[in-house]
Amino acid sequence: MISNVTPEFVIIGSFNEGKSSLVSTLAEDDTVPVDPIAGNTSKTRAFPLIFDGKEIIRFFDTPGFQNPELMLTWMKKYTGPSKDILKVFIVEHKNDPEFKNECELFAPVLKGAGIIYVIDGSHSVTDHARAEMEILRLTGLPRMSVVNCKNSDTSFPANLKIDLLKNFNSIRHLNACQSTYTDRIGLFECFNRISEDWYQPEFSIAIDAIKRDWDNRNKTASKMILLLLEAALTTNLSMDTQEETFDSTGEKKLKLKFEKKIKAIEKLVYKKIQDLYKHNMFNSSSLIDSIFPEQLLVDKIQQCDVLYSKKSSFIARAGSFLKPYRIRPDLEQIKIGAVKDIQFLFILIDRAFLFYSCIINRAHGRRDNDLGMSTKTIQDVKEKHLTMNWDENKKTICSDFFRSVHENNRKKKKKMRLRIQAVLQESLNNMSLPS
Ligand SMILES: Nc1nc2c(ncn2[C@@H]2O[C@H](COP(=O)(O)OP(=O)(O)O)[C@@H](O)[C@H]2O)c(=O)[nH]1
Ligand SMILES: [Mg+2]
Repeated sequence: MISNVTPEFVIIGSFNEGKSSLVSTLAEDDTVPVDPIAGNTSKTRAFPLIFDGKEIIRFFDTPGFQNPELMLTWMKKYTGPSKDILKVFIVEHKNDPEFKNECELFAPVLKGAGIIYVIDGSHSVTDHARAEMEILRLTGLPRMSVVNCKNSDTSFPANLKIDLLKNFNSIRHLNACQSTYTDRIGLFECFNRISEDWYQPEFSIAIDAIKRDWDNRNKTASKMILLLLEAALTTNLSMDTQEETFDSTGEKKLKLKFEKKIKAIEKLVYKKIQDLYKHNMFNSSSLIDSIFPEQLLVDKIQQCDVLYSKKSSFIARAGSFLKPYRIRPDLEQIKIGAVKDIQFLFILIDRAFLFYSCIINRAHGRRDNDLGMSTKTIQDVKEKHLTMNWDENKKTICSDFFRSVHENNRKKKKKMRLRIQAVLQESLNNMSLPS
């Protein structure tokens, strides 16, 4: 059951520390404006995490602090009830141009949003940042800090650690441009454990909904990969060829066309997987060419037999119904597929897994089109998930499935579809890695 109360988080910090990138990653929304030019965000904006049309969590992206030292001075002089300190500050300064950003960024906090303070751990702590941290401590509200080391090095300066320990209930490392689903879940779970006062049952419900949604998406992705396998394994292609060019030219042309057809099927399914994991801005076409063992696929197609049919025989044309007795006295027909080599199946699965893994482990905060997976991560996926390392049981399911695709036994086909889909899904479920 999903609660009617939507948990809220406000992402706070200085300019350029990675607030918007983090919101983008946490909300799985690659349209959040991320900007290297400081000061371009002047308004607080909500970005919801939506599953099945329902808002699960709401994140607020905020402008950077404007005058934290002055705000801290005001707070230290404040003598009213401590629980009202923020409210009074905003009431007193709502029309003050010197605190325009502070009024804007603290507005969601007043309404009960949890505070996530972002700081880039790759540079030393400034007085500005020290003032921001102290302000947050003086609010007395549940708050966690996220150290976003932009240089990907997690060993941040010792004095930053001391400042964070003094001012926050919890410190997490989370790189806005590297973190994965596993990291995000870790962050959410950590927030709910900050203090007993803060524990929100609706937040636990939201975390469960996120996990359920992830499982559902993996199930859908495994079905998409299954469709890819079935389509590629049953693809065949035929071509008319002149009798005088009864040499390798026709075969080469046919194999190239066949290769393009298989890649087009892959591309179609990969695009659907990319959409499923909400990567709308990422151009993955160069990735498809760079990471995958493409040569294996090409070699396998090159090894396929090409069948020749003589003048008066008939042949099925790819993608259409069987056309009986197309007699073309001046032509031969050549045909390729369906591929009967089980290695073809393994290559297709491995390629789909590598693509899936790149997509799901890609942070939505990134704005580049690079591969985005470290050599170590790729190695990890290859060692743990590619078919070469599958156990005998899984390989047997694969070969039974492979046979069933080419047989005319609907009952067996149905049974083997379910079994291979379960194998695919199990692998997908284990492919989100900590960054
Ligand atoms: N390499 C790297 N760049 C980052 C990271 N986080 C943010 N950036 C970059 O830093 C700049 C400012 O990021 P942004 O999220 O807009 O910061 P904000 O001003 O705090 O919202 C952008 O160019 C981001 O791409 C990170 O973790 N690694
Ligand atoms: Mg921003």
